Amino acid sequence: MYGGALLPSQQSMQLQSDLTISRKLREKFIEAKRVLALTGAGVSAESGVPTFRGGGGAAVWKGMPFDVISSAQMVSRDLAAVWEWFDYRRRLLSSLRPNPAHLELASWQTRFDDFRLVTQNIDGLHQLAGSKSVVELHGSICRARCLTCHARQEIDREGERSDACMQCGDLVRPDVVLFGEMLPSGAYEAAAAAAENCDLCFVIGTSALVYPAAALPTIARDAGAFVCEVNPERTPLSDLCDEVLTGKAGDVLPLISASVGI
Ligand code: BV8
Ligand code: ZN
Repeated sequence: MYGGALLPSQQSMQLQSDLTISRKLREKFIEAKRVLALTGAGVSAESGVPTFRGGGGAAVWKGMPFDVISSAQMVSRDLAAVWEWFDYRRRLLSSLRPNPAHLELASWQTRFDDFRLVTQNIDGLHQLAGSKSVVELHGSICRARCLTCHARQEIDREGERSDACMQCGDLVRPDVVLFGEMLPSGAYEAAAAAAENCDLCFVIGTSALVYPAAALPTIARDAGAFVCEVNPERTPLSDLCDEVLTGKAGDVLPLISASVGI
């Protein structure tokens, strides 16, 4: 890990994983002023939230691939089916808690002059772990939006939800970005600005297949940032990263912290 004999503390880190945190990443982490962390479904996997892809499979709901049931046209075609899919996932989430990866990211937010957490996830686990000002590129499973007046209303994780808008009484839909839909105004712009200005970018638990989120690490790289991927599998981004840490986020992120003595 650091060359030479391993000190007891290093042995404990060594025992946790045969992963090596390079001297370069440790230096980058220590000197970084502006950090961007982009997360995907993999950061919630150890909380028990099923990922969409990975492991050779893809999420399917009642025979429909998830990018069909989670597509814009389903809202007009069969809103009840869309709600059934999201109600199922929200209830599944209600018993799940943040894992060490979420907690470590929450602890990093006070370590740097500027730390931006941008997530593709809609599960709200980063916020439950204590992260603030999370940029949710794809919306939130715990919010509904009116089809007519676009008013938003929070939905209780465990509880029932209203089908009607509290402002105008018309139908509501999940306040989630479906395939074929624009991202929430300002969300992508804030994320792209963070990517353009960061000096260290972590890409954690994403298959890097969904755009425009998957473009963010390339923007960071092109702007001169050191890009570090954390994923048990390689992705289309792996080759452009300065460091690829092959492992589970819940193991790797605490190891990064330990390697710089936090
Ligand atoms: C857009 C919310 C502009 C819903 C999601 C045709 C028409 C319109 C657009 C397109 C089109 N064709 C292509 C597009 C673009 C499209 C797109 O990118 N499609 C892809 C599939 C090719 N994008 C869009 O439509 C976006 N909008 O482009 O607007 C526009 C608009 C109109 C017309 C033209 C252009 C909107 C995309 C947002 C879709 N909504 N989520 C829901 O949740 O149901 S995306 C969905 O996938 C989730 O949000 C998820 O987060 C996201 C990405 O997946 P990942 O997070 O990466 O998760 P995944 O399961 O794939 O991978 C998990 C990874 O974790 C794996 O690598 C695995 O190895 C790793 N892992 C596993 N365990 C661990 C781990 N890592 C670490 N630790 C572990 N323990
Ligand atoms: Zn309304």
